[in-house]
Amino acid sequence: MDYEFYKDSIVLLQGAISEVLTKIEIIREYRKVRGYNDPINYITTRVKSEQSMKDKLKRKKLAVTLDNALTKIYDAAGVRIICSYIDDVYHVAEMLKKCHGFEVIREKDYIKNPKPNGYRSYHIVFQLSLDVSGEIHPIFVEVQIRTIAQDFWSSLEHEIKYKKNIKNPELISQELKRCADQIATTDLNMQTIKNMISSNDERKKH
Ligand code: 0O2
Repeated sequence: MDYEFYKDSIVLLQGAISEVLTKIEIIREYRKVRGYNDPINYITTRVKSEQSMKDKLKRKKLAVTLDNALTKIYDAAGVRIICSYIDDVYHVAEMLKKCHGFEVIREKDYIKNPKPNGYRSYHIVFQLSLDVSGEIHPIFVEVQIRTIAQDFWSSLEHEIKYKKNIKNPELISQELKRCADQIATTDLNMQTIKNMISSNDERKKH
């Protein structure tokens, strides 16, 4: 992808993402060698596309400038962590919040407080001080943590949202909300099953 709009800052955004990834990998490996479960299923990252950033700035009635993109919008750099179970989402959030150098700027728990459309996910905006040979660059990274099931729903909902010519948008929204609620129930049931299994294996708890 072409990142003309971000200019040199693209390196800083990618650098901040790498720092978050490295930290997560160390935590995962350290847990693994000590015999603990891995609470993470997989991770994806992205620098927000220039078009999506420009659209968001306009949506928020901000001038389309690089400075606004880096200081007023928090998700130019994004990390998405996918977990199997709801408890893992909260566990990963707590682990990351304890990391030295990860300053929590904003936290949104859309799992306890889902959006009206049914969206569920745990969002934390961290500020990292990226040290480039003594030059310190504060960079925001938005970390989204959610279950496989929540991710499945939000990927499809995101795709549908951008489809034009939907003839019956209200019905589609209602159906999506119904699916989100069903998925939430399934996540709770899966958590219960996991808890039943883990109580037989005390050694593998968090
Ligand atoms: P894209 O295309 O994914 O980049 P605000 O509260 O408005 O100041 P902001 O930044 O919108 O702040 O915060 P929030 O609520 O944490 O949302 C940030 C991102 O979460 C969104 O980025 C989406 O990726 C995701 N998200 C939030 N709500 C929804 C939703 O209802 N459905 C889906 N599928 N994803 C959602 P962008 O820039 O909106 O989009």
